[in-house]
Formats: sequence, structure tokens, C-alpha cells
Amino acid sequence: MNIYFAGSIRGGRVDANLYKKIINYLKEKGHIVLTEHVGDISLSILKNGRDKDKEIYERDIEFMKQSDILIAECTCPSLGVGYELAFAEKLNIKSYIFYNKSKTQLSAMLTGDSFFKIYGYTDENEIFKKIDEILNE
Ligand code: 6K6
Repeated sequence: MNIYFAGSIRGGRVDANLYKKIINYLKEKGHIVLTEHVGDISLSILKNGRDKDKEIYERDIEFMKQSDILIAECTCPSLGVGYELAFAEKLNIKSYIFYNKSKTQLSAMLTGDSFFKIYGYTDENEIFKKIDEILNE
């Protein structure tokens, strides 16, 4: 499958290591993660300017159109990830949301939308078990 992984960039990079682990896990399972850069831990907060940001936006929208599913890690709130989730719904791309329920409360705009499959976890290992189930669906 082509997978769109969404995780916070300008919203904060506290969970970048976890994003990388999830991306690597999906790749080990033989899938293509189109948005591998989200797990690039050398990336902090980039100030790109509007022209560069237009390129990022257009490229990510193209990646989304090529994706079979979207997986988002939403513990660290991000406007970009929220936007991507709404866009995935518009394109009817199956979307799975993970968040650490001991660290954050997810927005009601996500939990209240039955389109999204939402998994609150307390231990990171739960993510990988759930991903196995998703990939076997
Ligand atoms: C280069 C390498 C890594 O990141 C860059 C430049 N920035 C972005 N590149 C690609 N996608 C981005 C970039 N900034 C945001 N996004 C998209 O928005 C990603 O797909 C993330 O899931 C989401 C993060 O949004 P913010 O609001 O937290 O930045």
C-alpha cells in the first residue's frame, strides 16, 4: 500500500522519534510511506517562506491523492495534520488516528467525526499491534 503518514512539524517536534519508528515499521512491513520526511529527526522547525510552502503543500496533496490509507499520530497538536485529516476525508481515504491518551485530549472535531478510526494508547507498543491489525484488514 501507499501510506500517507501525518505528524506534527511546525506544531512541534517532540514526537519526531516516534514518527520515525512508525514510518520504519510500515516500511519493514513492505509498504511505501510517501511522507517519510515527517520522521526526519534532523528537521526542526523550518521557516520556508510562502513560495517554498506552496511547493510543500502541492507535493503533499499529490502524495495524498496517491495514498491508499492515512495514518496520523496526533499527540502533538498540529494545524497541518488537522488539515490533512479533513482533506483525507474529502478524498474518502481511510484514516487512522493514534494519540497518547495520557498526554493529550484529542479535538472533538476528530473524536466527533465517525469517519476517523481513532486509537488512544498509553504505551507506544500498542501502536504497532494496532498497525498490524490495520495492515491485515
Ligand atoms: C522538509 C523535510 C521535512 O519537512 C520539510 C519541509 N516541510 C514540510 N515538508 C513536507 N510536509 C510538510 C512540511 N510541513 C508540513 N508538512 C505536512 O503537514 C506534513 O505532511 C505533516 O503531516 C503536516 C505537519 O503540519 P504542521 O502544521 O505541524 O507543520
